[in-house]
Amino acid sequence: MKAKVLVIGANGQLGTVLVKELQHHHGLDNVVATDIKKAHNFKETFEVLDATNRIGLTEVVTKYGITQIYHLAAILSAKGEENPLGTWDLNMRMLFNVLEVARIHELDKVFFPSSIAVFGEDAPWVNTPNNAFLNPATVYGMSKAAGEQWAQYYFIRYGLDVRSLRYPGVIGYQSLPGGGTTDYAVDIFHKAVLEEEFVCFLNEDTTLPMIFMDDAIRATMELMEAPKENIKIRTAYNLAGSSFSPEDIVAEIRNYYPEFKVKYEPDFRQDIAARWPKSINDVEASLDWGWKPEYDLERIVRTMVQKLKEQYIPHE
Ligand code: AKB
Repeated sequence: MKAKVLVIGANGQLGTVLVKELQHHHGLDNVVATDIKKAHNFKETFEVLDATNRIGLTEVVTKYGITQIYHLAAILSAKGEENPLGTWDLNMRMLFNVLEVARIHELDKVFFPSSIAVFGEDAPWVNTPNNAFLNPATVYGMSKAAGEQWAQYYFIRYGLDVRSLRYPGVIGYQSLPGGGTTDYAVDIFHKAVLEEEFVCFLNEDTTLPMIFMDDAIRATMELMEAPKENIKIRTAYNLAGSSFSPEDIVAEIRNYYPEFKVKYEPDFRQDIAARWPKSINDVEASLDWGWKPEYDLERIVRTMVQKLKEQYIPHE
């Protein structure tokens, strides 16, 4: 039977790119993109959907005969701190709706993104293992850590095939992130290509785990297409790309823009980043479903500069 895929949060940083990859894989007619607003000129089927509304979600699932849900919508780490209780309520309510609708309608698979934000001060900072202690310091991280447990609960209790990845900061040219602590690592490229000064909200030496968009999308597809028996971790898999700091990116960007100016003005996001791991051990992902990243910092910077130049200065 052909998969019918529903994407929640299709307008977001990952959703924008993942929808296209899912269409390519499953066929244009088999992907239903949804978000709270219709923001893009989608070629595919699009429905306005607020995932906090379980009735609305149920209607879309039954209308299209959905068999898989990719639930990408969430309030991220930095934005979430503006309204802690509201963030918890929204992130958890959407997840419970997705899990319940998937259980009741006996869907084949659910994808729930987790994050390196599940880790806190008590996890090893370097090469953080999959089973490290979780004591997140943000509400977003708390909602992801709890979400991972609920994903596992639905798998054990109801046999629902929920799969999850702990994404590092995602860097891509196709879309913009919103409300995260790792957002600087996308914004910096836009400023460099526009030859403007960049004001960085993290300290220059704050190393964080990052991943290039193409790697993040490929990891998601590989996890979701892996045979069920290979998925041994039912909370979430650690996922690594490459780790670097703002000053590492700046040094690499200056190979293309030697005059690139950067000012460091750390704000509350520095405190969030300071509690996250510097690098991630993803050995389980590589053993269970063959994960291997392809982009290091040099390749990320080369690709970002080239693609953004094409976007901003198309005829150069
Ligand atoms: C954020 O910065 O909040 C996200 C994440 C690491 O999950 N990009």
